[in-house]
Amino acid sequence: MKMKLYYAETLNPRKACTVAKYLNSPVEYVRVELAKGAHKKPEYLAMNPNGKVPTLVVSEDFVIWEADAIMAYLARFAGSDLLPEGDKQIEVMRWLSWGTQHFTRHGGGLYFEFCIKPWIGLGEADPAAVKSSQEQFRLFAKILDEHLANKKFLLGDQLTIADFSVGVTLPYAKKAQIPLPEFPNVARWHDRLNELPAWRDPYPVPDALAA
Ligand SMILES: N[C@@H](CCC(=O)N[C@@H](CS)C(=O)NCC(=O)O)C(=O)O
Repeated sequence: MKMKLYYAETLNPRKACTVAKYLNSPVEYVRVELAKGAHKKPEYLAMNPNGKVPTLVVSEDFVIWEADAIMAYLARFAGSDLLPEGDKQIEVMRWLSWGTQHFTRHGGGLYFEFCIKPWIGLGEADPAAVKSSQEQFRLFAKILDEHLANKKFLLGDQLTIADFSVGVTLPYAKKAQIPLPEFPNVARWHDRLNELPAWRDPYPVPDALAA
């Protein structure tokens, strides 16, 4: 059985799709129609009780949800350095956790206000939410900017799934009013990621939401 990657053209599936494309993983892509509520149907909930994308079905007995775990699985499946061993793997875990809890949480808040709300007809961005997310984003972006001052990627010279995970909001920076230009080392890191076709264009079909 070929692995199946259930995705939509949104933030978290972007992580899984980027790795799958970068590694040319042997997955069958299955697009989930979020607008039609396909992710809340019993057959989808049986695979992923959260009713969210992405989901990777490896076999009848092994289904993985959570984008970071899917990235890690695909990297390990390929035997790729995207998921290094030993202490470096711990560093990757640190950045995955930091990204989810902080950097992407606040960048994702802006992505929701400026990209998702108009997309699903939820109206204008809420100025108070925007202000708060931008303030919080700046706090954590400063930390990332200092970390990246003398590094190509989060772990130094080696590209890992942590780069793909932590950077996931940045392709939407312009549209989402994420203050990326204030953080030159983060911006340069993102320019470097943009050199990768799998980063620029991760989905099997083009991303309608990209800036
Ligand atoms: N923690 C999950 C979050 C997944 C998630 O929130 N996916 C969004 C799209 S980016 C979704 O499915 N939203 C639809 C919904 O919640 O109804 C992960 O990392 O995969």
